[in-house]
Amino acid sequence: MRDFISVKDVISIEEMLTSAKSIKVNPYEDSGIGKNKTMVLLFFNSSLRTRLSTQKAALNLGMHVIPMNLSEGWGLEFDDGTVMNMDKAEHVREAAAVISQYADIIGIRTFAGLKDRELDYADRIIRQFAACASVPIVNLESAILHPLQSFTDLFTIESYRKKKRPKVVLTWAPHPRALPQAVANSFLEWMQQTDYELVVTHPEGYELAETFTAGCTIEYDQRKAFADADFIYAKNWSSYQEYGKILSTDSDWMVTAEKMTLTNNAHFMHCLPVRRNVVVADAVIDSDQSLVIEQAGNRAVIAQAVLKKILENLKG
Ligand code: AN0
Ligand code: CP
Repeated sequence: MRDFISVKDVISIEEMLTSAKSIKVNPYEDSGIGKNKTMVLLFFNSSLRTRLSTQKAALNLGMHVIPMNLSEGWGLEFDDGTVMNMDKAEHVREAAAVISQYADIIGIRTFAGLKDRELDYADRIIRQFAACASVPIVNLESAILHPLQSFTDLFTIESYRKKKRPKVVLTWAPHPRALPQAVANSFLEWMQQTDYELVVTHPEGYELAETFTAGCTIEYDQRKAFADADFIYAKNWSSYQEYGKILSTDSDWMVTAEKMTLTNNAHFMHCLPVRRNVVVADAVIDSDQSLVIEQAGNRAVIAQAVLKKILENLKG
């Protein structure tokens, strides 16, 4: 594994899960592996968990970390052959190559534009960085994927599942802002690496791209989907069909305590940040079955397992 951009970059998920288990018990066991190595974290949009957990993971491995916000005042050009006489100050070709002079690993966080589906689904910012950088790239959430989150979700489910084949339900939930499909796409991509019973439930019009839902059960009746579920994973996303649009803010889709009674005493999961009493009722997120805080804690564990693997490969 050189880059960590999607699940496809991981050679053995099982081996990485074993490594993560050991990191969770002893986070400082590899504190020398990143000595004199630097991680640069680039943020094109804001982040609480990804920023802090990746930084913590790198520090636990003995790395130096340099975060940089690129959200304002740093227009990067991604098109080739453009006459750069407008507002873009620098081309990704130079930017990625230059950052590679200072960094041993580069992490990148971007947000989908939610206007041009083809452009977002080409995942251009992260792919161009990977093409133009001479060091490994880690996806800190791209336009269409959030693999550090989904790997964490898999790790969290693995540590709580009581049966070999738990029923895992990804449910759409309302949100006042148009959000990307990245978390949902990646969640399906990682869950499909398992043997779990996987069900996706959402209102009509919120169908995700077929590349991610192939082989999944889609159930438009949320209550039916919840029946006997072992894990309820809530997430909002804007429409993929009517790209970037909010089609429904139907509060009927909020995860409530009453709906949770339909499940097999399911655990509640969400990647956070979450809008309380819009996505999920207080009674559910505050219940003993809610895993959201441990899930967020596990982000640092998974980031460390990923960085450790990349550092080992740099040496090899
Ligand atoms: C973001 C999203 O859905 O992509 C980040 C989630 C990790 N969510 C919000 O901005 C609420
Ligand atoms: N879950 C997640 O990635 O959170 P942040 O947006 O705070 O990084």
